[in-house]
Amino acid sequence: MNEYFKVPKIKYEGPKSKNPLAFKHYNPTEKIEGKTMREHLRFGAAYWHVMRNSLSDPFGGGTAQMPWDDGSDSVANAQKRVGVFFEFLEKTGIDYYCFHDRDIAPELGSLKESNKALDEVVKVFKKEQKRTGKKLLWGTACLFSHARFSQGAATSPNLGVYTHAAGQVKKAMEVTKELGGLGYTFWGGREGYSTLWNTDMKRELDHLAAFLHMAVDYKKEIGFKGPFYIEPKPKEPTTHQYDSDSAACLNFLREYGLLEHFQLNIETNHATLAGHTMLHELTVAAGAKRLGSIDANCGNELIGWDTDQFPTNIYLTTQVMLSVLGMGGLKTGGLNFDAKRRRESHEPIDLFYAHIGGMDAFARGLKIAAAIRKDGRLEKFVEKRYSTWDSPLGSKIEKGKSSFKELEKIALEQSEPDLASGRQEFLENLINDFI
Ligand code: XUL
Ligand code: CO
Repeated sequence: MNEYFKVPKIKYEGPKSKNPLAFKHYNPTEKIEGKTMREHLRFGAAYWHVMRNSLSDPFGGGTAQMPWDDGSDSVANAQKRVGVFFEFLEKTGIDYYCFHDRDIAPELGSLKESNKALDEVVKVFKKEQKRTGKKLLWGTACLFSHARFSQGAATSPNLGVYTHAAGQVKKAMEVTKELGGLGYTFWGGREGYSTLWNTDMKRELDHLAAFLHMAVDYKKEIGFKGPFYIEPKPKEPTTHQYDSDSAACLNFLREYGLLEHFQLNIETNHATLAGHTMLHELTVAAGAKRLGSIDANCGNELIGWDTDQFPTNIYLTTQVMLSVLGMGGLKTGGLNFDAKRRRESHEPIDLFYAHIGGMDAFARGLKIAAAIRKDGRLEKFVEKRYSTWDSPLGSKIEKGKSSFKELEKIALEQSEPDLASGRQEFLENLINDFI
C-alpha cells in the first residue's frame, strides 16, 4: 500500500512530551465521567478541508502541496484521494469524517453523469470504511459552489435550479445512507439574499420549508434513521442568510412544522459572525433539546469573515465540553473539524499539527469541564441564584398557574426584595482556577 504522509501514527505521550507529532492530552482510552475520551469527543475530519482545500484566498491561488493529486476532475483522481484521506484518519486516530457530494466526486456535465461519478467514488469509501472501521458522521450536498446556485438553491427564484437542488440532495441522502452515515447536514450556503429589492423573502422561506419537508418524506421512504442537522450561519457568502443563528433556525423549523425532524449543527466561527459566543449558540440549541453536532473551529475575531481556524483556545473548548457533558453527551453527532490551515501552512504535515492541536485542545476542555462539574461549586451557585423560585409561589408561576392579580397582591404587601450579587468576577476567578 502507498504511504502518502511521512508521519507515524500519532500516539498519546502525555503532557511532558516535547514531540510535536504526539498527543499531550488526548488519550483515547482514558476514562472521564465513565466514558473514554474517544467516546466523549467523537472527532471528525472534514473532507473538504483536508483533501480539497487548496488554501487559496481572494488575492491569490492555492498554496497547499498535494503531491498525490493530479489536479484533474477525473474519477480516478477522486478515488485516489480517498486512500490518502483514510491514511490521514488512521494516522491521526480520528474516527469519523464528513463530506459534501462534490468534495468527494467531480461535478460533471449533467446530474446523471455526476451521480455516476459519485457512485464510483462511494465504492472506494465503502471499501476503506470496511478496512479501517472509520465512520461517516454526516454527509451533505454542495448547493453553493456551482454558478447555477449563485441566487440560491432551495430558495432560488428559478424553479429549474430548485429541482436540480432537490435531485442532488436526494442522491446525497442515498449515498449517505449507503455509507452508514450517522446524520445528514443542511447548510444553506446560498439560501439568503444580497438585496431585498429583488427578493420575495416569504416566498423563498416557503420554498425552503417545502424542500425540507420533501427531504423528511424521502428520509422516511428510504429508511434513513439518522437525524437531519441544520447549520446556522448569518452571512458569507450571502449578505443575510436565512439560517442566521440558532434562534432563527429554531423559529423557522417551528413555524413550518419541521422542529421534530431537525437538530442543529453549531459552528464556532458562525456563532461569532452572528455576534454571539459559541456558548450562547450551544445554550440556545441545547435549551430546545436540539444540539445535535458541532463543527469545531474558531474564527479570528479581528476580521469579519469565516476564517475556519483550528480551535486552540482552552476557554472555548471548556465551554463546549461543559455544554456537551451538560446535555448528557453527543449521541449521533461529533466534533467535526470544519477548519483549515492558514494559507502559509502549505505542507501536508501541517494538516497533522492542526488536527493534533485541535484534538488536544478539546481533550483539555473535556478534562477541565469534568473537573468543574465534579467540584460542583459553579452548578451550586447557579442553583442557589434561583432559589427564591424553589417555593410554592415560584412553582405555581413556572406551571403557568398564577396571575398578575395574585402577584400584585403579594407585591403590594411584601418588603423590598433582598437581591443577591450575580458574582460574575467571583465565578470568572473560579473558572480560571481550573484552566
Ligand atoms: C461553511 C460551512 C460548511 C458546512 C457544510 O461555512 O461551515 O462547510 O459545514 O456545508
Ligand atoms: Co461547517
